[in-house]
Amino acid sequence: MKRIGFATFVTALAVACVPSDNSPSSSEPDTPGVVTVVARGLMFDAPDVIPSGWTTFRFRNESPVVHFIVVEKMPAGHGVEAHQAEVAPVFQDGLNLLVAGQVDSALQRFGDLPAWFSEIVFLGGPGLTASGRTSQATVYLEPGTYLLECYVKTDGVFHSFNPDPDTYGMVHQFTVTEEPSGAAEPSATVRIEISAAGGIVMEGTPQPGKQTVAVHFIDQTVHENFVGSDVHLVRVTQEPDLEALERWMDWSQPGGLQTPAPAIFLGGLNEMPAGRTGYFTVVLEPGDYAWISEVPGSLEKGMLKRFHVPEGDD
Ligand SMILES: [Cu+2]
Repeated sequence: MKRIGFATFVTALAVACVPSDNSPSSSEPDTPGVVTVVARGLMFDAPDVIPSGWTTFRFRNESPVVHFIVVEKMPAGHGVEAHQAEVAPVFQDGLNLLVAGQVDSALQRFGDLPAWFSEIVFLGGPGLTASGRTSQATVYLEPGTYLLECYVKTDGVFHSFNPDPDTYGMVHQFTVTEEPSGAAEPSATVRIEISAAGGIVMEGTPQPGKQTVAVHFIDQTVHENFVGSDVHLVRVTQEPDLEALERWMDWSQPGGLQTPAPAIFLGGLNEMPAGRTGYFTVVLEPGDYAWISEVPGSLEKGMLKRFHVPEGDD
């Protein structure tokens, strides 16, 4: 779960996933810095040890529902055990209380989060990715202990809460070593800036084909649902209910971030600290799309923006 700021908590707090070929290629051979993560059921299959430096997470969603991956650099001495003992149950209890309308009790429960929780650094990772698709995000990783987490919900339970270790397992610890990956920083074909004042701003008109999108976090904000600004890509196939989509993106709503998703998600980049740049790769077909952040009021904040990809020149 992402960064939290109680002072900002002012608000009390559910289509088809049609696989097609606008996923980045998953048939490329092993390349330096590429880490494959597979979602099966409500579990992650991912490596335990990887090199440092520019790291591309290639996320293959073989599960029937939508997921994302948040990359979290943990404070020294804390890993998945501490997360499962001291963080995951607090968020699940808090959510249950919010859904029951007991906001004060929820706030009180969130107050049980350990002090080290605020030292977790959120370093991007592939955005929401529909069933049957592959998405890809690239970020720079220093040596240390990390978690991969998905806190999308099914039946009111966060995928990273893991009440039943044989069913829920969407939190995975891995070590980033001193050995460099040797991978170069990606070269972007599309640029996005994200900020509190400007929302999501894209430069130019993306063309059909494989695009590498650079996301520059001008600043970072703790939104009303505690999460930071991020960017996810939605394929718009019919006139969308933007307000319903906006509401679904907010985990603190009863049906928010809960499977099934009301739209087709093609990846994106989860939150990063101010000043950082991360990348994601997507194959765009001509048609309509939207960028959206998993925050309340995304339309008003400029963090839900539609765009069109024209037919190519040839
Ligand atoms: Cu998930």
